[in-house]
Amino acid sequence: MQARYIIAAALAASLAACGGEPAEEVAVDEGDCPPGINASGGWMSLAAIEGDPSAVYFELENTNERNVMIRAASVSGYEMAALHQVGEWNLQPSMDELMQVDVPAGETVVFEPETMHVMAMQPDGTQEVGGEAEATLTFVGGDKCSFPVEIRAPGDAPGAATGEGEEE
Ligand SMILES: [Cu+2]
Repeated sequence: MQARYIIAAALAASLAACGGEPAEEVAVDEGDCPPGINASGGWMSLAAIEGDPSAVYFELENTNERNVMIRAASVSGYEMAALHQVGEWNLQPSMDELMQVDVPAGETVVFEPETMHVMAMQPDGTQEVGGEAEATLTFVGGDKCSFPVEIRAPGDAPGAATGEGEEE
């Protein structure tokens, strides 16, 4: 306890010595989104075949009193990205491109394998299982929301049969 306190005090002192604004760069994992918009649980199911598109999943919470509309997406390490809805056509799974996705005030929209994803296309080949990419959503009006995306093995959804303890 004592030692921890001393380290914290020393850190605060050194930050103060730099004369900067300490609090700014700390909470990287939370992503960088407009006020009241929270992205969480970002992960990607890496394509089984190198060069193929990968699907990105996440939750987006809108705690504001106004609706927001996602109108575009991008993913670091990929040339292009699109918003896709999963459906069925002739009893086969299919994907439809969404022009925009409404995130109503006070609600959370979930991008998950059964519903929607951001399709990340034309990978630069640097993607590795266990690594991280950054997804950025652009809203109507120009606001952007960036957040980390865990790169997972093909079909390896978080919390699926493999068990929790394995990561970390
Ligand atoms: Cu897709």
